[in-house]
Amino acid sequence: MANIQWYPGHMAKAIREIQEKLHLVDIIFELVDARIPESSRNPKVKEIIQQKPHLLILTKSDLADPSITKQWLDYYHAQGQYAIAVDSRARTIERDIQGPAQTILAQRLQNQTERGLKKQTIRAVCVGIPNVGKSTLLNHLVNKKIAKTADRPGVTKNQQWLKSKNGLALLDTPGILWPKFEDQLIGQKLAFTGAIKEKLFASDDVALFGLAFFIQHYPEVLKERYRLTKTDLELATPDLLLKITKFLGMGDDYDRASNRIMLDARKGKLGRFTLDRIEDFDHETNDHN
Ligand SMILES: Nc1nc2c(ncn2[C@@H]2O[C@H](COP(=O)(O)OP(=O)(O)OP(=O)(O)O)[C@@H](O)[C@H]2O)c(=O)[nH]1
Ligand SMILES: [Mg+2]
Repeated sequence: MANIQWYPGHMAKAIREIQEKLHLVDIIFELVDARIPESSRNPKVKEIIQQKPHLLILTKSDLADPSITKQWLDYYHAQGQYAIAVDSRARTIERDIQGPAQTILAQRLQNQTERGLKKQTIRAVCVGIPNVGKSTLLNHLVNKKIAKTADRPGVTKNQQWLKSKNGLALLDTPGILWPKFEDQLIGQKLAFTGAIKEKLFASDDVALFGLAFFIQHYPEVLKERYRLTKTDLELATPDLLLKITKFLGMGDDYDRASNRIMLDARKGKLGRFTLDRIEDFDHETNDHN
């Protein structure tokens, strides 16, 4: 299987520019994908945050498995990390974000009041992997469609400030990945959920990975969506892919079927799912067992 990697020059530039702007902002909104909260966490971002106030925002939570999202939030909260899960397109988004941001910045906002500033301001930078919903979230926060959004990775190319009437100044940034994934599972999860440019990975490899995961964790939705029997699910995944290809009326064009399976998953047609499982990451707890 070919290695998945995507780290073009504009991402290296973007991370440098974020670093340069950090002194201008009060808080970092780090966006991760609720379906892969750890695999979508850029280690480079962790490095540059250091002591800056920081809110971890799990986006696309409407597509993630709710019980696992809750486990992840409990996990982060236990580490003293402010974290929330949102649908970036929700009407309530302003309240969802402003509440925790005000809690994190309570001291600073109180100082502003004491200095007699009538209007409180919060300046935030929004960072995260491609396609995680940064521009969508910021547009909804300022209630205007300023930043360009689309359902493909690599849409935002440059930094841009967005300002709201109620004193929020938000910096949108291009999605960034990192030079080398620690293991290929991360690449596959990022590709499956839509963070990697399609041309850069073999869609059948990634669809096979997804199928194996769904067989293990969500077999019923697979059976229902692609009219499969219990015996079908016992096939080797490449054979199962061929079976689904036929069912979709795509002959033996399994590349096309692979793309369809990924699209179905991303659009929620295979139900809500989470690829990152807490037990695969919480090494401390596992070590004590
Ligand atoms: N279901 C769901 N879709 C979302 C959510 N947030 C964003 N999207 C969709 O995800 C796609 C990508 O959103 P963008 O806001 O362009 O993502 P971005 O992080 O700015 O992407 P880049 O600029 O490419 O880094 C769009 O189709 C959005 O409508 C969410 O919380 N739930
Ligand atoms: Mg964007």
